[in-house]
Amino acid sequence: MQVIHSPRHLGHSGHVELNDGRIVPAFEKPERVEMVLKAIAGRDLGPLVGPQPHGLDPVLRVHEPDYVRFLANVWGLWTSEGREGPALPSFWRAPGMRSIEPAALDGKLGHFSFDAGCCIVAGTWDAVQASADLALTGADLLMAGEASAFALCRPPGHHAHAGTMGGYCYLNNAAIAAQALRDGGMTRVAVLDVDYHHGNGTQAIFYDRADVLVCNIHADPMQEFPYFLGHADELGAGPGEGFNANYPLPWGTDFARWSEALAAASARIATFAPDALIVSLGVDTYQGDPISRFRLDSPDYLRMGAMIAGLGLPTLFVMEGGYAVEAIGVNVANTLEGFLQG
Ligand code: SP5
Ligand code: ZN
Repeated sequence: MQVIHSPRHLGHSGHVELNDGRIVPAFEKPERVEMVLKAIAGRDLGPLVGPQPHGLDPVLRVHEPDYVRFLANVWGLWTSEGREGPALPSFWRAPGMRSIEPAALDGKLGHFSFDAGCCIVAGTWDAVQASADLALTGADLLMAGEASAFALCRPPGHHAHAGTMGGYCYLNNAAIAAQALRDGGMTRVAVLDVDYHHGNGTQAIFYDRADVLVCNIHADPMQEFPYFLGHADELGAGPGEGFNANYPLPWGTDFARWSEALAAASARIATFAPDALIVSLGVDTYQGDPISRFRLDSPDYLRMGAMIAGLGLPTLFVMEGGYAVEAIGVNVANTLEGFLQG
């Protein structure tokens, strides 16, 4: 399995988030990728490769042009106004207000986001583009006949909607890769999102489509971020009805219960019979994760990988969340090793 990596994620650093009423260093930090690289180097998973540049065309197959323009320009506008420090949204529209892109930067930041989880610093846009390129390179590998690949994306992507950032996510790497597989000639693609948080962006992007099945196993939105999407009764709309599946689980879920949801999602994916599978791989389901409340332990990720291998599909793993930096490497490497041995 080729591991696709770029050092350009390092530019997305020094940013902050709001936690318990205080501005703190962001949980989504560069050390996450460095720890995964270190753990992978100790196993015989496959070669480390760089991304191929794909430009913005495949990004614009998923994301709205105004939003992509905003991401590309926001840091330059911010600094040209003489502002210093990270750009962080804190103003949003309520139902009944109007959805017009404001001229003022603080208005734009709110217009294109749904939370204060997406800080923008000097290197953010470059890191975001590199992250999408990693996923697109992974899609290329599957189309070239590789059985599997791992895109070590950072920043993550699954919370990003077509025109909205949030939850540490700017461009939806998994969705961009899924669309690239479709555009490359694959007829049906499945996305299996195993991150602790519901992949609201991926769900929303494909919600009315029958060609991309989206399955999410996650903490119940009644208890957990993103709070406003991810319920079990969200089944898809229009032609996409029946092609979205959510498996919300309560705080405290362990692997015995979690793996029942994976078995159910796997059965749904097998019925769909896709040409390829994209796994949104978050390991924030780990018992030691600082912002999450599931109880998976490191050896469980070996079993998770093996279960996913049981589907027998060309599989692209795309990195999403996981914030216990001391364990993120082992947990990711275990998932991939379990897959390869499964
Ligand atoms: C990609 C991904 O995993 N994004 C997750 C974004 C989660 N943002 C909200 C986090 C709220 C954490 N609150 C924890 C309180 C602990 N004192
Ligand atoms: Zn997450």
